[in-house]
Amino acid sequence: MSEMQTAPQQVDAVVVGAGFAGLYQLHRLLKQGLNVRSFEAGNGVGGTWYWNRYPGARVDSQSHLYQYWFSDELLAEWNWGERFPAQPETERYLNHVCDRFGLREHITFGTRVTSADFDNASERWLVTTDKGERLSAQFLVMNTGGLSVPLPPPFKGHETFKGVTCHTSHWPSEGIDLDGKRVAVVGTGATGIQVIQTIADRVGEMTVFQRTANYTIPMRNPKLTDADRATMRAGYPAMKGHVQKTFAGFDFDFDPRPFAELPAEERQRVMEEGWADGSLKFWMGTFGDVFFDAGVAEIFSDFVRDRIRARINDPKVADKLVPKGHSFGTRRVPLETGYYEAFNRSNVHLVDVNEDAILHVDATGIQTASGHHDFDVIIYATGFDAGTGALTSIDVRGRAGVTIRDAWASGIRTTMGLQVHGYPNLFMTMGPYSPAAAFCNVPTCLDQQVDWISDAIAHVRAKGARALEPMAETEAKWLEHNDEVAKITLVAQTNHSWYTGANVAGKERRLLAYAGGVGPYRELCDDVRARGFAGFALT
Ligand code: NA7
Repeated sequence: MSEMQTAPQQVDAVVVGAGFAGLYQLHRLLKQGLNVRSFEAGNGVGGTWYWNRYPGARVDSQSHLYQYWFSDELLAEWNWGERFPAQPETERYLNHVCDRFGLREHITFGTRVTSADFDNASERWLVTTDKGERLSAQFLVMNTGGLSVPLPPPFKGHETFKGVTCHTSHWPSEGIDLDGKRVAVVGTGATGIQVIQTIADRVGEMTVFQRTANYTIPMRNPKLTDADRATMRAGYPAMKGHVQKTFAGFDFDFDPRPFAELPAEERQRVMEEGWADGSLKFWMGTFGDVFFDAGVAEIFSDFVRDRIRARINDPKVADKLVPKGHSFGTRRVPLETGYYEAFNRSNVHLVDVNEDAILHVDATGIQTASGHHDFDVIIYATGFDAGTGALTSIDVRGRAGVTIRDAWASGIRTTMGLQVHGYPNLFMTMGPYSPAAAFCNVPTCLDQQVDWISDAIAHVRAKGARALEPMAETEAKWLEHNDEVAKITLVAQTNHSWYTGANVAGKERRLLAYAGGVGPYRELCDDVRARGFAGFALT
């Protein structure tokens, strides 16, 4: 090295990511009097809501639940326009929060943290960015998102395609011209569904490549009036605490009555009511037995299959779009608006890749077993390295000098999805084995996790200590508890899902999210905090 490196900047904390979690994390730590630097790879705030600007990108949680609870003033002043806001509205909201609380000046945009090394002598993190900045921080908080690292296109020759191509999570801000074009969409998860239903009437011809048909719920998405907003606001004080007690962080929860003990008409009534809500209530707010009892899940599956089939004109197309091979609720259930009707259009074609496999991509399109499809645009809605990707893509080296990537290669482990043994003062949100990783209305869980992390940091400082780290036995117990809960769920038994790591070659097959519920998880976290972070070592 020819140049002398300048001394790293000394800060109390580095916050990585300026999405939903990162903004609140920054706000909390600044309020606690810490000297904080925040780094964000994007050129603006929003995280998921900055990057995912594909046509139709929209929240699957109601706006009154998909927001921050920490400021009554914010709750009073922000006017949501729709029940389920689209990406631009959520991005505007997050920009408003950023400016409203004076956060922007603390964030360095367009900059990735590339490595973080724990120095055993000083018990501080040496953080390096792709712009060559170096910082020494006592605390390192990774608010890097659970679905933020897209998977590369999975087909041979994808780089040879001469048309326009893009993963949905990297949609260019200037947009892609789709009008009248021949468009391929690969993937029919929550993202693919939103893209397909939104662009069907704009494109010339669209071919959808589907591997697995999903169960979906029709979204009811009215524009909100002042009266709607007044009703929402009146409910906030009660809702604020309540969402932290439910199974999935929404304002609804499971019917406490066992499914098996109810007459058929009553079961049907509850299911119909959940369905009519046009939200995830049908899944997360009717009968909890759907998560554990294969017979109940089958009844739900039939309920949804019938409703899907009824909307598709061509029975052969319906056969492909009606899910089979897994039960309702064992994979993410997307909300949709006019998705099935898109397949009734003459310009929309469906290829089931199980019958007609994609062989490769070439300069002009996609070659399947049955022939060649010419395209102007190929859209990959092929998902993410969920839960772990953001942490394993940065060189984070703990006490033993081992990266999290290498440590997790032989088994993903965390303590409550918040910390990892061997990585003192490293905190994360949406980490593996917390409900936030999959089974949560995300802002509810981020609110709780950021609060816990901020309190943990306050605890270290109040004690005049240098570092906090979960003990090895605490971590082992958490994993054991996590697995105990997971093994009774149908979700864990459904192998083919990003919930279980199955969408990434070589990834450990294990349920990524804690399935014990948001309420019980919060109680466990609260208990640790109330007992002075029992099970965690202070040094
Ligand atoms: P998902 O839910 O992981 O969906 C990815 C889709 O891409 C899914 O339909 C996959 O089929 C499909 N896919 C992936 N690889 C291939 C190949 N090789 N061939 C054909 N099809 C493929 O990602 P999303 O972005 O939709 O949603 C992620 C989360 O973001 C979502 O759950 C919400 O919480 C928000 P598969 O189902 O694996 O057979």
